[in-house]
Amino acid sequence: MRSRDTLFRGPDFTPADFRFDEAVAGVFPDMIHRSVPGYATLIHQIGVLAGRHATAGTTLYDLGCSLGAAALAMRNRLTGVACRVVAVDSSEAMIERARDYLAGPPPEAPPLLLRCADLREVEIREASMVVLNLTLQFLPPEERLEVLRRCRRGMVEGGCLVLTEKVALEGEEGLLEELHLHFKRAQGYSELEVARKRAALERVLVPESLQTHQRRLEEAGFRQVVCWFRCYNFVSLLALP
Ligand code: GEK
Repeated sequence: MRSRDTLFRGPDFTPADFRFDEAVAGVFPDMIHRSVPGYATLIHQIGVLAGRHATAGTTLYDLGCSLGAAALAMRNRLTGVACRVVAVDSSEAMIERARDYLAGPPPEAPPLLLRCADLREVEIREASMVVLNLTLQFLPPEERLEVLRRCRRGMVEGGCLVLTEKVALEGEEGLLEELHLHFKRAQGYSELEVARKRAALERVLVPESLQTHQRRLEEAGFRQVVCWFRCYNFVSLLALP
């Protein structure tokens, strides 16, 4: 049973910037499924993409892995492939809990290494897949290009990068933000919870437009960039070297 996310509900709630601490890690599966429309589809398809791109001798990276859902989806598709999966997160609380989620690998599954580190300091080498599933948005915008360049440089021919982000919308597209709000209400979040979480994330999660992400990926050296998933203001891009 997933623990219910009630972090923004109680009368003793104190406003503060959002942090990936023990409290968040403890309710994370419930929080992410109820906040990101299409999350289960994203995770499932990342596994499917791993089956297409992984090759022997390469590494698949899950950067900002939280509890390791994407890493797990990749690992479970790669039975018998002589590769490895590296899952990285800077939150100790997330990495500690991820150990339980990732325990008991199926026979012949590739090794999965968990690392508590800042993804900006992780060397990317011989990568057949790099996943940034809802992670880049937490880095300062001026540091995002360098992260993507390093991913691109460490990638093998035939590899891919998956970038999922909440995007900023303008003009008539603003309706999509309203639809996301409606989704959260339908998931049982109250107006107060939505407002408190939005305030907590304001300085922490900086969304950019879809065009900005596409252009940056091209500038980082990716030859082909396609938007393979969209639900309201959440998009996922597939970038090929
Ligand atoms: C999933 N990908 O379930 N270095 C490493 N990790 C970081 C950094 C950093 N510099 N900054 C933030 N994080 C996951 C979901 S959640 C998305 C990703 C969300 C980590 C942070 O600790 C958190 O675990 C994760 O990025 C973002 O598929 O909560 O909206």
